[in-house]
Amino acid sequence: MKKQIIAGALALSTVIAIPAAMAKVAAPVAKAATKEKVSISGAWVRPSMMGKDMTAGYMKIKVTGTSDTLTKVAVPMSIGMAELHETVMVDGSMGMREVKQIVVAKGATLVLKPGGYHIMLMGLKSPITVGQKVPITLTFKKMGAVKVTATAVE
Ligand SMILES: [Cu+2]
Repeated sequence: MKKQIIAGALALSTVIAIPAAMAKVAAPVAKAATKEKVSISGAWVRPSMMGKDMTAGYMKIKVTGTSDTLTKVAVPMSIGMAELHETVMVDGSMGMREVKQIVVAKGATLVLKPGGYHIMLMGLKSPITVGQKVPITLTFKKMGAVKVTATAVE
């Protein structure tokens, strides 16, 4: 069916109505394809330490096809809240701060890891224990929301 429409458009390229119909056919396909341009692997969170209501999550985010910008991270309210953080050295001691966004170049892999960028999980409603699955939603400027499940491992 799709092939017929395209063939028709090529044959009647002077008719304005047909290219418009083609655009309608092409749009959902293009949208589905862009979702696949970010692939996330190795997502894990550190179990929270006794008496601490915070921990961190890590993963590898590979962006292909286009550059994109990670603008937001979130976890369900039943778990707590999340922020994008980076680890920084301040006067020789390790600290961290929130970052509003991270630009990932086309073809690059953004690695969230201990001592670097990480997803800070704060205000935990209950401790995160080994084996627990934590759903994390990452929002990208171009690709929109991408959901990933991170497992708590030591
Ligand atoms: Cu942090």
